[in-house]
Amino acid sequence: MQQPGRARLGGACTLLALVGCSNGGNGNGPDTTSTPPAATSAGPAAARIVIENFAFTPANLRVRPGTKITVFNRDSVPHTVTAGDKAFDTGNIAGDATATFTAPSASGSYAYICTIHPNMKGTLTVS
Ligand SMILES: [Cu+2]
Repeated sequence: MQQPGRARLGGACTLLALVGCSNGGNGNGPDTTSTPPAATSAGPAAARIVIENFAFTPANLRVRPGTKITVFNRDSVPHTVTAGDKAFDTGNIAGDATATFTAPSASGSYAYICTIHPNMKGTLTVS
């Protein structure tokens, strides 16, 4: 007699799993670790630059000092993110690879290029 009811609860729980199911009676509730990843806090602590079709996106990025910036190279050829004064430099980022650098601690506007393709230009503003 209990089995049909449980099956129905299970189905509802599956549907509710995305928003959080508080049923958790039969041991497969994954709610014991209640520390969510910090993915939703897209605050000033992290930023990203995407390289695609030989262009930086966004071309103008504003971050806080010391922000970790992840660079995604979606092209099939290597690129770099290199500040004109070498305040930061990822070095070569292979095609379809990712690199990370840290924004300077000093406020200012940092123009950068790809040293392999110097016509690729962007600006990182630290403030
Ligand atoms: Cu390049």
